[in-house]
Amino acid sequence: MRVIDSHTAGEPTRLVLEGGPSLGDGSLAERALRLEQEHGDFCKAVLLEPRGHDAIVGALLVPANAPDCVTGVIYFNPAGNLGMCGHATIGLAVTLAHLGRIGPGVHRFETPVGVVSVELHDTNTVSVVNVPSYRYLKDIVVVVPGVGPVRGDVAWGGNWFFLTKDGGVPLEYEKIPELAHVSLEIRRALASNGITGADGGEIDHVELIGPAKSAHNHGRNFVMCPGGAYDRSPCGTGTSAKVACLAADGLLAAHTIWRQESIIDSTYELFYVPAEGESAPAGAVLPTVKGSAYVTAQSELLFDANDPYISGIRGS
Ligand code: PYC
Repeated sequence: MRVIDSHTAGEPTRLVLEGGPSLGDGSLAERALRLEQEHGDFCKAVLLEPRGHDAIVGALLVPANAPDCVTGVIYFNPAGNLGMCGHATIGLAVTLAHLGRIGPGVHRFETPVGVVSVELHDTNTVSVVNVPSYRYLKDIVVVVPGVGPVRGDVAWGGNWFFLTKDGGVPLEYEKIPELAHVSLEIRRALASNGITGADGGEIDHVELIGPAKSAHNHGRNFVMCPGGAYDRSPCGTGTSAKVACLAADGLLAAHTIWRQESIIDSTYELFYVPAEGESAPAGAVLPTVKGSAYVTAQSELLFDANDPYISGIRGS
Protein backbone atom coordinates (compact mmCIF):
# COMPACT_ATOMS: atom_id res chain seq x y z
CA MET A 1 0.00 0.00 0.00
CA ARG A 2 1.48 3.34 -1.05
CA VAL A 3 1.15 6.16 1.47
CA ILE A 4 2.51 9.65 1.81
CA ASP A 5 2.87 11.31 5.19
CA SER A 6 2.77 14.97 6.16
CA HIS A 7 2.30 17.04 9.26
CA THR A 8 0.27 20.19 9.66
CA ALA A 9 1.28 22.36 12.61
CA GLY A 10 2.76 19.19 14.12
CA GLU A 11 -0.29 16.94 13.60
CA PRO A 12 0.35 13.99 11.24
CA THR A 13 -1.70 12.87 8.22
CA ARG A 14 -1.20 9.67 6.24
CA LEU A 15 -2.66 9.80 2.74
CA VAL A 16 -3.41 6.41 1.17
CA LEU A 17 -2.49 6.68 -2.50
CA GLU A 18 -2.96 3.07 -3.58
CA GLY A 19 -4.19 -0.14 -2.04
CA GLY A 20 -7.15 1.12 -0.01
CA PRO A 21 -10.49 -0.74 0.08
CA SER A 22 -13.11 -0.12 -2.55
CA LEU A 23 -16.17 1.46 -0.93
CA GLY A 24 -18.64 1.24 -3.82
CA ASP A 25 -21.16 3.96 -4.65
CA GLY A 26 -23.30 6.26 -2.59
CA SER A 27 -22.88 9.53 -0.76
CA LEU A 28 -19.58 10.27 0.91
CA ALA A 29 -21.29 9.80 4.29
CA GLU A 30 -22.51 6.33 3.24
CA ARG A 31 -19.08 5.34 1.97
CA ALA A 32 -17.44 6.68 5.17
CA LEU A 33 -19.80 4.52 7.24
CA ARG A 34 -18.86 1.50 5.10
CA LEU A 35 -15.17 2.22 5.73
CA GLU A 36 -15.80 2.35 9.48
CA GLN A 37 -18.09 -0.68 9.69
CA GLU A 38 -16.50 -3.03 7.16
CA HIS A 39 -12.84 -1.99 7.04
CA GLY A 40 -11.89 -1.18 10.63
CA ASP A 41 -8.88 -3.50 10.37
CA PHE A 42 -7.61 -1.59 7.36
CA CYS A 43 -7.84 1.72 9.25
CA LYS A 44 -6.05 0.39 12.31
CA ALA A 45 -3.39 -1.41 10.26
CA VAL A 46 -2.55 1.78 8.37
CA LEU A 47 -2.50 4.08 11.40
CA LEU A 48 -1.46 2.23 14.52
CA GLU A 49 1.84 0.81 15.70
CA PRO A 50 3.90 -0.95 14.43
CA ARG A 51 3.44 1.00 11.15
CA GLY A 52 2.35 4.28 12.73
CA HIS A 53 0.96 5.63 15.99
CA ASP A 54 -2.42 6.66 17.36
CA ALA A 55 -2.12 10.39 16.60
CA ILE A 56 -2.04 9.85 12.84
CA VAL A 57 -5.17 10.75 10.87
CA GLY A 58 -5.68 8.77 7.66
CA ALA A 59 -7.01 10.22 4.42
CA LEU A 60 -8.55 7.94 1.81
CA LEU A 61 -9.18 9.43 -1.61
CA VAL A 62 -12.49 8.39 -3.20
CA PRO A 63 -14.36 9.62 -6.28
CA ALA A 64 -16.40 12.77 -5.54
CA ASN A 65 -20.12 13.07 -6.28
CA ALA A 66 -20.19 16.86 -6.14
CA PRO A 67 -19.34 18.64 -9.38
CA ASP A 68 -16.10 20.63 -9.59
CA CYS A 69 -14.41 18.67 -6.80
CA VAL A 70 -10.81 17.55 -7.35
CA THR A 71 -11.49 14.52 -5.18
CA GLY A 72 -13.61 13.07 -2.43
CA VAL A 73 -11.83 12.28 0.82
CA ILE A 74 -12.69 10.26 3.91
CA TYR A 75 -10.68 11.04 7.02
CA PHE A 76 -10.26 8.31 9.60
CA ASN A 77 -8.52 7.74 12.90
CA PRO A 78 -8.07 4.52 14.85
CA ALA A 79 -11.51 4.96 16.48
CA GLY A 80 -13.49 5.53 13.27
CA ASN A 81 -14.27 8.26 10.76
CA LEU A 82 -14.01 12.00 11.15
CA GLY A 83 -16.64 14.18 9.47
CA MET A 84 -14.07 16.76 8.44
CA CYS A 85 -10.50 17.33 9.46
CA GLY A 86 -8.85 20.74 9.16
CA HIS A 87 -5.23 19.73 9.60
CA ALA A 88 -5.59 16.74 7.24
CA THR A 89 -7.23 18.92 4.57
CA ILE A 90 -4.24 21.29 4.69
CA GLY A 91 -1.93 18.24 4.59
CA LEU A 92 -3.88 16.75 1.68
CA ALA A 93 -3.63 19.95 -0.39
CA VAL A 94 0.13 20.24 0.25
CA THR A 95 0.62 16.55 -0.57
CA LEU A 96 -1.40 16.74 -3.81
CA ALA A 97 0.72 19.74 -4.77
CA HIS A 98 3.89 17.79 -3.91
CA LEU A 99 2.66 15.06 -6.27
CA GLY A 100 1.95 17.61 -9.02
CA ARG A 101 -1.79 16.84 -8.93
CA ILE A 102 -2.85 20.39 -8.04
CA GLY A 103 -1.20 23.77 -8.37
CA PRO A 104 -1.55 27.12 -6.60
CA GLY A 105 -5.14 28.38 -6.57
CA VAL A 106 -8.56 27.28 -5.36
CA HIS A 107 -9.71 23.65 -5.35
CA ARG A 108 -12.71 21.83 -3.87
CA PHE A 109 -12.71 18.56 -1.90
CA GLU A 110 -15.86 16.63 -0.98
CA THR A 111 -16.01 15.26 2.59
CA PRO A 112 -18.74 13.23 4.32
CA VAL A 113 -20.07 16.45 5.94
CA GLY A 114 -19.90 18.73 2.92
CA VAL A 115 -17.70 20.29 0.29
CA VAL A 116 -14.77 22.39 1.49
CA SER A 117 -12.77 24.72 -0.65
CA VAL A 118 -9.00 25.03 -0.28
CA GLU A 119 -6.62 27.65 -1.57
CA LEU A 120 -3.03 26.57 -2.04
CA HIS A 121 -1.03 29.77 -1.54
CA ASP A 122 2.44 28.23 -1.95
CA THR A 123 4.21 24.89 -1.45
CA ASN A 124 3.26 24.71 2.23
CA THR A 125 0.52 27.23 3.00
CA VAL A 126 -3.18 26.52 2.57
CA SER A 127 -6.48 28.18 3.52
CA VAL A 128 -9.52 25.96 3.99
CA VAL A 129 -13.07 27.30 3.86
CA ASN A 130 -14.65 24.86 6.27
CA VAL A 131 -18.26 23.62 6.45
CA PRO A 132 -20.82 25.84 8.23
CA SER A 133 -19.98 25.83 11.94
CA TYR A 134 -22.27 26.73 14.83
CA ARG A 135 -22.85 26.57 18.56
CA TYR A 136 -25.54 24.08 19.52
CA LEU A 137 -25.61 24.35 23.34
CA LYS A 138 -24.30 27.17 25.52
CA ASP A 139 -23.06 26.98 29.11
CA ILE A 140 -24.10 23.47 29.97
CA VAL A 141 -22.71 21.95 33.15
CA VAL A 142 -21.56 18.37 33.49
CA VAL A 143 -20.27 16.89 36.73
CA VAL A 144 -17.03 15.10 35.98
CA PRO A 145 -15.79 12.51 38.50
CA GLY A 146 -12.49 13.63 40.03
CA VAL A 147 -12.78 17.07 38.41
CA GLY A 148 -16.09 18.57 39.60
CA PRO A 149 -18.66 20.63 37.71
CA VAL A 150 -17.42 21.64 34.27
CA ARG A 151 -19.23 24.33 32.27
CA GLY A 152 -18.92 24.53 28.50
CA ASP A 153 -20.45 24.82 25.05
CA VAL A 154 -21.28 22.14 22.48
CA ALA A 155 -20.40 23.27 18.97
CA TRP A 156 -19.99 21.86 15.45
CA GLY A 157 -16.99 22.63 13.27
CA GLY A 158 -17.21 19.54 11.03
CA ASN A 159 -17.03 17.29 14.14
CA TRP A 160 -18.76 17.71 17.52
CA PHE A 161 -16.80 19.50 20.26
CA PHE A 162 -17.29 20.27 23.93
CA LEU A 163 -15.35 23.46 24.65
CA THR A 164 -14.54 24.43 28.20
CA LYS A 165 -12.29 26.70 30.25
CA ASP A 166 -12.87 24.53 33.34
CA GLY A 167 -10.33 21.74 32.82
CA GLY A 168 -8.44 22.88 35.92
CA VAL A 169 -5.03 22.07 34.38
CA PRO A 170 -2.78 24.77 32.87
CA LEU A 171 -2.52 24.57 29.07
CA GLU A 172 1.19 23.74 29.12
CA TYR A 173 3.14 21.17 27.15
CA GLU A 174 4.50 19.59 30.37
CA LYS A 175 0.91 18.99 31.53
CA ILE A 176 -0.17 16.91 28.53
CA PRO A 177 -0.73 13.67 30.53
CA GLU A 178 -3.02 15.52 33.01
CA LEU A 179 -4.79 17.40 30.20
CA ALA A 180 -5.39 14.11 28.41
CA HIS A 181 -6.76 12.51 31.57
CA VAL A 182 -9.16 15.39 32.31
CA SER A 183 -10.45 15.63 28.75
CA LEU A 184 -11.09 11.87 28.57
CA GLU A 185 -12.98 12.09 31.89
CA ILE A 186 -15.05 14.97 30.50
CA ARG A 187 -15.86 12.98 27.37
CA ARG A 188 -16.94 9.99 29.47
CA ALA A 189 -19.14 12.21 31.66
CA LEU A 190 -20.79 13.80 28.61
CA ALA A 191 -21.60 10.36 27.23
CA SER A 192 -22.88 8.96 30.52
CA ASN A 193 -25.12 12.04 30.99
CA GLY A 194 -26.54 11.61 27.49
CA ILE A 195 -25.18 14.98 26.29
CA THR A 196 -24.80 14.95 22.52
CA GLY A 197 -24.65 17.20 19.51
CA ALA A 198 -27.65 17.77 17.26
CA ASP A 199 -29.50 14.59 16.17
CA GLY A 200 -27.74 12.61 18.88
CA GLY A 201 -24.30 13.19 17.30
CA GLU A 202 -21.58 11.87 19.59
CA ILE A 203 -19.35 14.55 21.12
CA ASP A 204 -16.09 12.80 20.36
CA HIS A 205 -13.72 15.78 20.71
CA VAL A 206 -13.05 17.74 23.90
CA GLU A 207 -11.38 21.14 23.61
CA LEU A 208 -9.84 22.74 26.68
CA ILE A 209 -9.50 26.45 25.98
CA GLY A 210 -7.64 29.34 27.58
CA PRO A 211 -5.70 32.52 26.93
CA ALA A 212 -2.83 32.55 24.44
CA LYS A 213 0.74 32.28 25.69
CA SER A 214 2.10 34.61 23.01
CA ALA A 215 0.90 38.23 22.85
CA HIS A 216 0.72 37.74 19.07
CA ASN A 217 -2.10 35.17 19.39
CA HIS A 218 -5.68 35.19 20.68
CA GLY A 219 -6.30 31.81 22.29
CA ARG A 220 -4.72 28.47 23.15
CA ASN A 221 -6.19 24.97 23.26
CA PHE A 222 -5.67 21.33 24.02
CA VAL A 223 -7.85 19.07 21.91
CA MET A 224 -8.52 15.43 22.71
CA CYS A 225 -9.35 13.38 19.59
CA PRO A 226 -11.67 10.35 19.41
CA GLY A 227 -8.91 7.72 19.43
CA GLY A 228 -7.44 9.02 22.72
CA ALA A 229 -4.56 10.96 21.15
CA TYR A 230 -4.29 14.73 21.52
CA ASP A 231 -4.14 17.07 18.55
CA ARG A 232 -0.66 18.53 18.10
CA SER A 233 -2.16 21.25 15.89
CA PRO A 234 -4.72 23.85 17.06
CA CYS A 235 -7.37 21.59 15.41
CA GLY A 236 -9.01 23.07 12.32
CA THR A 237 -12.51 21.81 13.08
CA GLY A 238 -12.07 22.55 16.81
CA THR A 239 -11.01 26.14 16.20
CA SER A 240 -13.89 26.49 13.71
CA ALA A 241 -16.19 25.45 16.58
CA LYS A 242 -14.42 27.95 18.85
CA VAL A 243 -14.84 30.78 16.34
CA ALA A 244 -18.54 29.88 15.98
CA CYS A 245 -18.92 30.28 19.77
CA LEU A 246 -17.07 33.61 19.75
CA ALA A 247 -19.32 34.80 16.93
CA ALA A 248 -22.45 33.66 18.79
CA ASP A 249 -21.31 35.60 21.88
CA GLY A 250 -20.58 38.73 19.84
CA LEU A 251 -16.89 38.49 20.79
CA LEU A 252 -15.46 38.20 17.27
CA ALA A 253 -16.70 40.19 14.29
CA ALA A 254 -16.83 38.73 10.77
CA HIS A 255 -13.55 39.06 8.80
CA THR A 256 -11.51 39.61 12.00
CA ILE A 257 -8.42 37.42 12.39
CA TRP A 258 -8.28 34.93 15.28
CA ARG A 259 -4.88 33.27 15.83
CA GLN A 260 -5.16 30.01 17.73
CA GLU A 261 -2.23 28.33 19.52
CA SER A 262 -1.96 24.60 20.04
CA ILE A 263 -0.50 22.86 23.06
CA ILE A 264 2.82 22.61 21.16
CA ASP A 265 2.69 26.37 20.28
CA SER A 266 1.88 25.86 16.59
CA THR A 267 -0.75 28.22 15.16
CA TYR A 268 -3.64 28.59 12.73
CA GLU A 269 -5.12 31.84 11.57
CA LEU A 270 -8.90 32.01 11.17
CA PHE A 271 -11.64 34.39 10.22
CA TYR A 272 -15.30 33.82 9.42
CA VAL A 273 -18.14 35.15 7.34
CA PRO A 274 -21.81 34.48 8.10
CA ALA A 275 -22.92 31.18 6.55
CA GLU A 276 -25.62 31.67 3.96
CA GLY A 277 -28.12 29.31 2.40
CA GLU A 278 -31.17 27.45 3.61
CA SER A 279 -29.23 24.44 4.82
CA ALA A 280 -27.02 26.45 7.21
CA PRO A 281 -28.20 26.23 10.85
CA ALA A 282 -29.29 29.52 12.44
CA GLY A 283 -26.31 31.65 13.44
CA ALA A 284 -23.83 29.43 11.58
CA VAL A 285 -20.57 30.90 10.33
CA LEU A 286 -18.23 29.86 7.54
CA PRO A 287 -14.71 29.74 9.01
CA THR A 288 -11.53 29.92 6.93
CA VAL A 289 -8.55 28.16 8.51
CA LYS A 290 -5.02 28.98 7.32
CA GLY A 291 -2.03 26.84 8.20
CA SER A 292 1.09 25.15 6.87
CA ALA A 293 1.92 21.51 6.18
CA TYR A 294 5.12 19.66 5.28
CA VAL A 295 5.54 16.32 3.52
CA THR A 296 7.59 13.99 5.72
CA ALA A 297 7.71 10.57 4.01
CA GLN A 298 6.54 8.50 1.08
CA SER A 299 6.48 4.82 1.76
CA GLU A 300 5.06 1.44 0.94
CA LEU A 301 3.34 -0.31 3.84
CA LEU A 302 3.81 -4.08 3.83
CA PHE A 303 1.37 -6.59 5.35
CA ASP A 304 2.65 -10.09 6.10
CA ALA A 305 -0.20 -12.61 6.59
CA ASN A 306 1.89 -14.32 9.32
CA ASP A 307 2.31 -11.13 11.31
CA PRO A 308 0.27 -11.41 14.55
CA TYR A 309 0.03 -7.59 14.56
CA ILE A 310 -0.96 -7.26 10.92
CA SER A 311 -3.93 -5.09 11.97
CA GLY A 312 -1.97 -2.93 14.38
CA ILE A 313 -1.46 -2.99 18.11
CA ARG A 314 -4.78 -1.95 19.60
CA GLY A 315 -3.97 -1.83 23.32
CA SER A 316 -6.25 -3.48 25.81
O1 PYC B 1 -7.69 19.62 12.42
O2 PYC B 1 -9.85 19.30 12.40
C1 PYC B 1 -8.72 18.97 12.71
C2 PYC B 1 -8.53 17.70 13.44
C3 PYC B 1 -9.50 16.87 13.94
C4 PYC B 1 -8.85 15.81 14.55
C5 PYC B 1 -7.49 15.99 14.41
N1 PYC B 1 -7.33 17.16 13.72
